[in-house]
Amino acid sequence: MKLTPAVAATTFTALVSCLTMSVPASGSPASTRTAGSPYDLYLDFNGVQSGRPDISSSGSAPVSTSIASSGGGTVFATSRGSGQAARMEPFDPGTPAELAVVVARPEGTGDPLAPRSGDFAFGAYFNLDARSEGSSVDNGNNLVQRGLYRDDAQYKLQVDAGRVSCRVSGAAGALEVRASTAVKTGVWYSVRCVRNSSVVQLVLVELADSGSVRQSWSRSGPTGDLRFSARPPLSAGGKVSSRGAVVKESADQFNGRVDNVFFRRLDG
Ligand SMILES: [Ca+2]
Ligand SMILES: [Ca+2]
Repeated sequence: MKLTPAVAATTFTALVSCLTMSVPASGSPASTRTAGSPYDLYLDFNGVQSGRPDISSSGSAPVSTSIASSGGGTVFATSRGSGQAARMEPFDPGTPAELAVVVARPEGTGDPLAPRSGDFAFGAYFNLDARSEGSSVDNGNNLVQRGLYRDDAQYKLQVDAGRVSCRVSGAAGALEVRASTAVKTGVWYSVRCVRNSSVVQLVLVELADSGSVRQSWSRSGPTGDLRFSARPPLSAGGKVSSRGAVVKESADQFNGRVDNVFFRRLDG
């Protein structure tokens, strides 16, 4: 039995469970497209081959997914429920550090990973290691992001100094929402960030055996059009350049386990 996401609508979960396909993770970049999925991008990492998780997307957007690595880093499969999650690199204090990030590139001419002026949500499940930052290379934990800080658009979820935060930056401005409490290490959480008109909301759910504990924070203000003129890939587990290479001098590698990465446009 798959663990039921506490924050996703049951129907969506059922849909995705039905539509998820198992595709070998090794070899050429995985590319799938699932018509009818409510998600544009959805990475559940279920399926394992030679110790690596299946990194293909079961969302409706045509994307190619691959692992960007540096210093010999890699992404391993780890059991979670009846499926798998992605085990990202442990903290590496060395320089160069072992780094590995999952990247998803939009295929074709459109850009389904750009919300433009519409409402959208993105998020993931995560379980952070006890040690996850403290070097110049790795001073944080980037969970899901598209675009870099100074790009014309960015959306990002991170766990820095124990606190989850999300940032949405567009043509009209940027909003950053930060949790007021720290997460526990070694515990699974679900987190999502939602832009709904002029509000950006961060929702964090601790997935405890005794029941889920939900907290949320929000800020309001203009963010505007997220256009992504450089058409960068979306990344999970660290920072990449617009060409999809790990930013190895400042990777903010997520150290821990990641599952159910998603991006979803909420309009129309
Ligand atoms: Ca999974
Ligand atoms: Ca880190």
